[in-house]
Amino acid sequence: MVQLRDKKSGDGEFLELTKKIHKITRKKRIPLIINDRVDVARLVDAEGVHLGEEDLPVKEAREILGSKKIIGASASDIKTAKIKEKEGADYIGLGPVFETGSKEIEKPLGVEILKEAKRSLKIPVFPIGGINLSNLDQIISTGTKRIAVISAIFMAEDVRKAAQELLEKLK
Ligand code: TZP
Ligand code: MG
Repeated sequence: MVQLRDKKSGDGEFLELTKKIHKITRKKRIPLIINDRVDVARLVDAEGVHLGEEDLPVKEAREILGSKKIIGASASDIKTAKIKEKEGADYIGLGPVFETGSKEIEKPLGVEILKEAKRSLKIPVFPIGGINLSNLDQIISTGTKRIAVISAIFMAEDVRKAAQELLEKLK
């Protein structure tokens, strides 16, 4: 899946960008998840949204988007993740697992929490935060098969190759 995350553009600009990107992801049959913006997700008929603590609650987002859309939620502890699951989230983004330069964070969680997440949640969990090809083994060793990354792909010279290498290792 591709998540569109843009906290800087104005609404109109963001809507246009979303439409452009959705055209591409549709062609490739890649689900597009819009970060934060349930209204924009609804407008462009994106495949889903991703919601953090400061965004609309999962329940209300579900009322707007309906049962067929993907709703992901952020959590940085198991208790929150369980609540989001109960509220109807389809997946959890759990982190930051490692130090990251892509978001202001307090302290990374470490990988041990991923084992607990696996035990206590039914929905898929995507670890996020500082994950790259060189620390991916630590993630995989917890039994996790999914990841969410920003810089490991977008800071790479060859984004396609970077994504493929991560995928290969996960497989
Ligand atoms: N949420 C928790 S960490 C993070 C977000 C959005 C940033 C992840 O970026 P990177 O570059 O993969 O560390
Ligand atoms: Mg958010």
